[in-house]
Amino acid sequence: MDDRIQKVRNIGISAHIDSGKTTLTERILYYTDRIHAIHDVKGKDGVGATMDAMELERERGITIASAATYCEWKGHQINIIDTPGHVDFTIEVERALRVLDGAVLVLCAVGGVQSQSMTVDQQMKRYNVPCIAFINKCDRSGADPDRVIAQLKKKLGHNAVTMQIPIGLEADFEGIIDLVTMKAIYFDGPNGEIIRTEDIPEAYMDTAQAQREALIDSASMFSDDLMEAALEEQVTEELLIAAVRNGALARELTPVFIGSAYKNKGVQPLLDAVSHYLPCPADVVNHALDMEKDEATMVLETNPDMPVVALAFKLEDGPFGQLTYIRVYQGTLAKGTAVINVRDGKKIKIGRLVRMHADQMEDIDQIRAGYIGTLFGIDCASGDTFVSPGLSVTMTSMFVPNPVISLAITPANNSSLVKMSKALNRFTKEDPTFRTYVNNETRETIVEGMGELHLEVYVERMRREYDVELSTSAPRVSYRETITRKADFDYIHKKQTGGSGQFGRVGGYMEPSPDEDFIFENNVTGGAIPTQFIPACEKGFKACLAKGPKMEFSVTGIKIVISDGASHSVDSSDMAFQAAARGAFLQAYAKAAPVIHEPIMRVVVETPTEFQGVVMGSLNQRRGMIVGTQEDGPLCAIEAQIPLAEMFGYTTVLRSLTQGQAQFTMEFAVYRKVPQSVAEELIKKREDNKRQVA
Ligand SMILES: Nc1nc2c(ncn2[C@@H]2O[C@H](COP(=O)(O)OP(=O)(O)OP(=O)(O)O)[C@@H](O)[C@H]2O)c(=O)[nH]1
Ligand SMILES: [Mg+2]
Repeated sequence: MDDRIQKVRNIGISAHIDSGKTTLTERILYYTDRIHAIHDVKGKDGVGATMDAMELERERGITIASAATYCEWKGHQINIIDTPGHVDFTIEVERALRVLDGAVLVLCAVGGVQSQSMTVDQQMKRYNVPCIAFINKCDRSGADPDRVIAQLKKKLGHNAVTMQIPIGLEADFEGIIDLVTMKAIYFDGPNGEIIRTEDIPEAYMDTAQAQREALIDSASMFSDDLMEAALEEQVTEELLIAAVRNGALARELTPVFIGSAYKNKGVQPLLDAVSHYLPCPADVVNHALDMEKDEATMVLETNPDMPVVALAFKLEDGPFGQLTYIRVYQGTLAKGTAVINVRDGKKIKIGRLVRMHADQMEDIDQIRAGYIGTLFGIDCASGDTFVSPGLSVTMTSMFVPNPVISLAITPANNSSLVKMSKALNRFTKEDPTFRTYVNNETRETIVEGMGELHLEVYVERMRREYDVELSTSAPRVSYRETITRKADFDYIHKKQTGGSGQFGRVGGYMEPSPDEDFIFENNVTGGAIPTQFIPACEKGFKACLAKGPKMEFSVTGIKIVISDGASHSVDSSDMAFQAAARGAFLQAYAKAAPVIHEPIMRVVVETPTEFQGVVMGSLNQRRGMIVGTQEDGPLCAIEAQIPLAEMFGYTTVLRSLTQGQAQFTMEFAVYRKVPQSVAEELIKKREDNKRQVA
């Protein structure tokens, strides 16, 4: 095995929005000499932080896309992916944690464990990623690291272990006490780059010793040597570090560190902790599925000399074609290496290889097992596996959550339409949680995503990067219309002026058909309507279904039975009977008491129990029908049936009602008659529109 791999760390920086991930990464890059000046998110100098390279990110002061970089710290090569905290960009966290070996979970010393902290924690669990916690913003008023550690234990169920205690807090936050070395550490110099180590101030000694005892107790669960040394009071730093490392790698202990990235305090010890307590690629057992053995799970080896197995986890369309971020699990990718894309069987030859530093690229010769890099100009999808020819294994891709919100987008003109579809092609390829389709009924182009911000960002990028002129609106609900009682028809279509005449008579009835969208039954006897014209009758009736006479919504749940008719030997034709059928449809439809149906969604809200009441209230306000609730510890799931029309924008409402701690899923359930008041509103709106157009 390649010993260098022991000194590699592939880590993600993940947390709730605004916890300071990008600010922290900026300091890491500064202390590792990757950058020579610190710029802050939304900083006064207007430059912006390195990892928030996208224009929109700098303007809004949020991270939208995960960004990769790497640095060296005390002989360790640390590959970092800074991920976004906003729930709408959750796919960026999924794809990063799918390929990374370890993570830093950042928590705000004031906000503590917040909604996305929980989601990120779930994602780390899903990919079995060991993590260390960094309680940031200890300089803020209200900072309380102890409360945050208690929340880590209570809300996330972590075996959280204090590794450092603060010297002062809030405005008085001046340094930290390291419980492993039992030293006080201060961060001097204009950017905290000068580490000053001192003895622990007297005032903190008791607390430090008590906390160190607790640390030794917790850590000795993961090392018999430490257990023994503790009994003999012979605890060394090496023993303690090794024990904590065992616990962290097993995801049974979470070492907790503190600091203030913004105030340049605590970052360098955190970098030491990344080396001490997070795994190197060879510490992680990676699995693939053996396609020759019925997808049996097999273990991959972090060995650069073995056949290649690699996973594409992020795509980016660049000025020079597609950039594919890839993690190599086994073997080595170098210029000219031939590999197969397992999904489509295509053979490709590796071209240019680069290593990313935010949006900058540095050429490299190869990507060895255990490393992350970027391929140039390879056409593939997120989640594709690449292998050496002859190998038939595949890797599981990342989890892709379903979109929860949709928007209709309308290009202003043809050239915008062309540019828009180009942009949509690219964005939907890069981001599997961003989807688009054309609604067959409303002919609208619909985009779907994880939240209002998600869609807003793509709309803005279409405007800026593709110069698309477009307008957006809530998608139109696909209402339906149907009939509620039986009605007869007997309609003659006759046209005998100018050109060949037309004649056809159709008699029968229509009635509601609750289980089928459309049923056509021919009960004509005695050739009242010649057999060859029966299909024309059906066609005529069907033609009326697309736009119902009442509201121009599509008509469903209707059965049509023809039982009588008449024809003319010369004037009857397909056309004539289609027209007769259309006339018959309109004749009966008005008498059949048509009503409007709306799509009803099955909505399941998962929320902490404390918000159950407000959530149920918000669902009732939306003409919701609560079907049931289920409690599961601190969480509960509320199931309801809600009209789709009432659900637009609910994502944002729910997040504000529950401080972002609830989420919901929604799927189509059934079509149901709209209440009278809603029907009147729809009719009025349609008349208003008509008047405006007229
Ligand atoms: N007081 C204080 N503010 C901080 C600290 N770290 C970051 N901030 C501020 O918090 C805000 C958010 O910082 P970011 O680094 O963008 O946070 P983030 O976690 O990357 O945010 P997203 O990527 O959008 O999820 C910025 O205004 C920072 O200046 C800190 O230690 N103390
Ligand atoms: Mg950020």
